Amino acid sequence: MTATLQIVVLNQLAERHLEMLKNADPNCSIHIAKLENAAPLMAEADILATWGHLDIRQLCAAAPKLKWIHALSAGVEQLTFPELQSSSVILTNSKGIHGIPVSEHVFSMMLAFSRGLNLFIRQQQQSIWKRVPTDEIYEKTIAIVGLGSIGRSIAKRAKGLGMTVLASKQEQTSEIFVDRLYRPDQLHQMLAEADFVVVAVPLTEATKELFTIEEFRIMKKSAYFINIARGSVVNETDLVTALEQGVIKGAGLDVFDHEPLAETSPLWNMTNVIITPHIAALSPYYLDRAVKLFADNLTHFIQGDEMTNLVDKVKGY
Ligand code: OXD
Repeated sequence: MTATLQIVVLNQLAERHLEMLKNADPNCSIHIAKLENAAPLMAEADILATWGHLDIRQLCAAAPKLKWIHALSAGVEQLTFPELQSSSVILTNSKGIHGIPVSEHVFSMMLAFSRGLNLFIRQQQQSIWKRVPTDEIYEKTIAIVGLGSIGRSIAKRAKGLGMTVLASKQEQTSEIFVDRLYRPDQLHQMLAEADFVVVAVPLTEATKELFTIEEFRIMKKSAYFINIARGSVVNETDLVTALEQGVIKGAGLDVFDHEPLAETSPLWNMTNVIITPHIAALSPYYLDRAVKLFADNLTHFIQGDEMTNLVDKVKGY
């Protein structure tokens, strides 16, 4: 008889989620814990399901049997530490389940700017009836920096709204919803053409501070910058300068260098900024999709099949 797989999950799961995992492996033992009290469970753990932003180094150091870490998020920024990189533990993530909520979030920000909601909501709070110029996103140009599964969902919706779609990507694939594809080294050329720039790249050594004042200066003065990727993809001080000095028109920001965003950040009070608290991917369906992916991968793991969403621990995606 094979040993029972011990699975530690650093998130609450509903009965239906436990059932999904039990359907994949009726014999497994599932332990739900918080980061701060999971340590005693790690001595026997074979599998750890966690989030990319949690610092699990101490848990891993106490887990001699650990074989697989699964991120319930797409981002794995805290999970690629040197000890894990050099170990045989495999890392998978939840890439592929974010397209619907994140692209809807991106368009809620773009349409809000275009129709002036960033201003009208502030006016409403003060009972002010005042018309301000509004615009359309129809026939505007969107540049999607990073065309993975989230970028593709954004591209598809942008086409549906009559936009011209530009995107940058390492491999030059043929894409039905993209009008022009750029290589990463052609980023500046793409930025210069866009009315909306949407960042959808993973955070890696190569994408850290990809946006500095130089990139904002290349963008049109009338352009909006939307970040649903990671805060550190942008030099936040440069972004503040660009917004204060009118180098770009506005920014929709779901992610920040340090989260939660400090109360003292000048971004809070800018009328040309929309801030959301890193919730672009969240919806009532998130955990159902994430656990389904985890359960499918559990089947692959048990059967020794190729794992879905295997992360290159050195590249970070
Ligand atoms: C993720 C996110 O990485 O929502 O999953 O940011």
